Amino acid sequence: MKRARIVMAAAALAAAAAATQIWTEEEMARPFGPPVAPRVGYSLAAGQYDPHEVYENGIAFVARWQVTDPNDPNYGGIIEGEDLTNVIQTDNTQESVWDWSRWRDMTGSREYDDYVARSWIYILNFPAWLEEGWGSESQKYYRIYNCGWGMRAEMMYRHVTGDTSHQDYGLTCAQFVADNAINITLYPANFYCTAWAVGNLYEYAEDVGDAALKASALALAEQVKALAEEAPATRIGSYSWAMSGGATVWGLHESYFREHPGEEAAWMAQYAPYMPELVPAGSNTWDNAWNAWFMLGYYAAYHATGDAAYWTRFDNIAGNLVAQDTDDDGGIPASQAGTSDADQSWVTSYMCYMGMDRILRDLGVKDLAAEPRPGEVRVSWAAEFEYHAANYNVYREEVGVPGRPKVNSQPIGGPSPYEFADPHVAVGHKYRYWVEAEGATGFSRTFGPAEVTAGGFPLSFGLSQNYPNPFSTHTTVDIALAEGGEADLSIYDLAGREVWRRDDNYGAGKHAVEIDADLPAGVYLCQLKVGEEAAVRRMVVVK
Ligand SMILES: [Ca+2]
Ligand SMILES: [Ca+2]
Repeated sequence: MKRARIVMAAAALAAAAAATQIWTEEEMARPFGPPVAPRVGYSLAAGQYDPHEVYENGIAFVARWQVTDPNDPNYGGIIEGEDLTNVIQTDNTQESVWDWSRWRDMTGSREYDDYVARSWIYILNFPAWLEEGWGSESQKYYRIYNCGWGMRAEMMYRHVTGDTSHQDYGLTCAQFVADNAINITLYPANFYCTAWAVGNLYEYAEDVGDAALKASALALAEQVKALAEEAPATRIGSYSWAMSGGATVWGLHESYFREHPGEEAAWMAQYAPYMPELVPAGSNTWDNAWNAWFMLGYYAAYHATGDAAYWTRFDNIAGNLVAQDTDDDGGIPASQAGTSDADQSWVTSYMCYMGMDRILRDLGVKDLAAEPRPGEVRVSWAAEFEYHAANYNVYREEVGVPGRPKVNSQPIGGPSPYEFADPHVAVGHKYRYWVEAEGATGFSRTFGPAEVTAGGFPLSFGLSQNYPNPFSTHTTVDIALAEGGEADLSIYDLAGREVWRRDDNYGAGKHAVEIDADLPAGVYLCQLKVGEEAAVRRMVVVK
């Protein structure tokens, strides 16, 4: 099949400078852009938008730019932008596979299945490793860049759909990057594109369990890291072509530092600050793309260190990009100086992949469960990531009763995992619980429900928190037994020494056990043991 986009009108060639199209020799010979001065005090949209909605509108915008005429040689491809309707490329199209597959992953919606299938038709006709260029050293970055997206798209697609039929495509992209190291000292774009490809290559190698690919990724990553350290102002703090040094930070986070996690926090502290807060408007027609890569770099720095300052910078860039959908059609232009009739599918995909998806993922909740305990329901969950940007609220609905009140009085924070005990439940009644993850700037995602029938004794026994707690010399615990029998109640100090004990026989049901113990101030563990099973509560003695 002849690649139609290679035949372009003169007008389109002139306009093509604003797209992710391959650069000319002359353009490639440009040095790194000057390091960007940090900029503060810009206006932001953070906290004034819903990232889920921005993502949804963004990928709908991308969908409107797919070639859907089956007789068109570019069938299935994604058009570059509103002002570049005859430019259709593989990178855009691979990005769309990622966008829509992730949407299905997030929502279960199959609305884009046909779009994804069409994108694959285009991609297989114009695979990443056959992109134009390659003839000269200055053009080789383009295939490397595209193969990075090829791996990313195929991985997401395969994980979401379970369809392995495009795995050969992803593997070929990976092998191409592994076998065709380009000269990364020669051109700035070669460096950034290799940094991007190397993060994908390492992840892909891990994903498919290929040791040789992983070794290639690490060898390349070490070169990228050494060069970045040699000249961080340009290789981390600058930009070239459609890329910026955010790709360097992200690429190393996903490759070298996956292998050497102990080195990452110190490295980030030293080098991540080379990234600017925001590339100012008007410096080039691609500043939104550069900012998107810096946003991705800040996300990596945050996940490497848990330092909230990086999250703030990530969030600021995200808000800045979102604010540029001034005509509210879901798409954004390539530059802050761009107009709303020049929105680009690829920059919109960048905003979704590098920004909105990250925000949504950081509000992710996993392992949500609601369990009946004597006298309460225990709701538990975990954050999807160690470092994330959420506090939580718990909502309860009684089945058959209208209303879904919030049941916690203060937002639930601190390190994951989380537990919340809801005592306002009636034995035998059925409840549903939802957990709302609330982001730092006010947007939220809700997960659930987890269903539970309160009361009864699903466990063979239960132990309540002591009351009062803290206590001085006298406190009480409730114990509950499914069947009558012997139960041992003991108190241990934190060194594991038993400091109080009572063995007794109890009937089935709930019993209040009074504890009189004159213990030194401190934290103790109260253990109820029935047969081989034990339940433990922390208690605090104050004097
Ligand atoms: Ca727009
Ligand atoms: Ca528009």
